[in-house]
Amino acid sequence: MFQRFAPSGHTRLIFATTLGLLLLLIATACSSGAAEKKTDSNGHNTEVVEVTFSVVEEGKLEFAPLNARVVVGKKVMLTLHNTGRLEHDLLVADIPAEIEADAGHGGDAGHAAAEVAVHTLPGTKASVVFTPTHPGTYEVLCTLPGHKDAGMVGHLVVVA
Ligand SMILES: [Cu+2]
Repeated sequence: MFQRFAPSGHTRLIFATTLGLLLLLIATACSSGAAEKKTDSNGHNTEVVEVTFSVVEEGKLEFAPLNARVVVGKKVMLTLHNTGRLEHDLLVADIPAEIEADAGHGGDAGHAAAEVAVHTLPGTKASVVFTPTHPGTYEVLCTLPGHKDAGMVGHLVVVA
């Protein structure tokens, strides 16, 4: 009598598969998101601040914006969006920082990130993730020959 109401092996398989997919969806939803929020060892919330420099090429070479401000100890995702027709890079000169080695997207693969720098081909973006460790004003420049002199220079201000 009760046997006809018991779930068949097939039904159980569908149930298990659905549950598995649901768990996968939940896991995916939790791991995505633009701003990564974490709690550091002191129990403070640390989040990634996104700073984007774009390239201006109409008549002159320039970063937009020319200057940006970040905070000591707060993780930064610095992106260069190359909206121009030339190759460009961005170097934050001599900035003391903890740099995440595998954070580069589209950057030069295979060498350890010793500097806060990204390199882009026309129409591409590249990012570097770092945490500034000392306050100060650091030069932001494109290291391609002539580009700094043409105007690709600005500043990153690190405030305490
Ligand atoms: Cu350039």
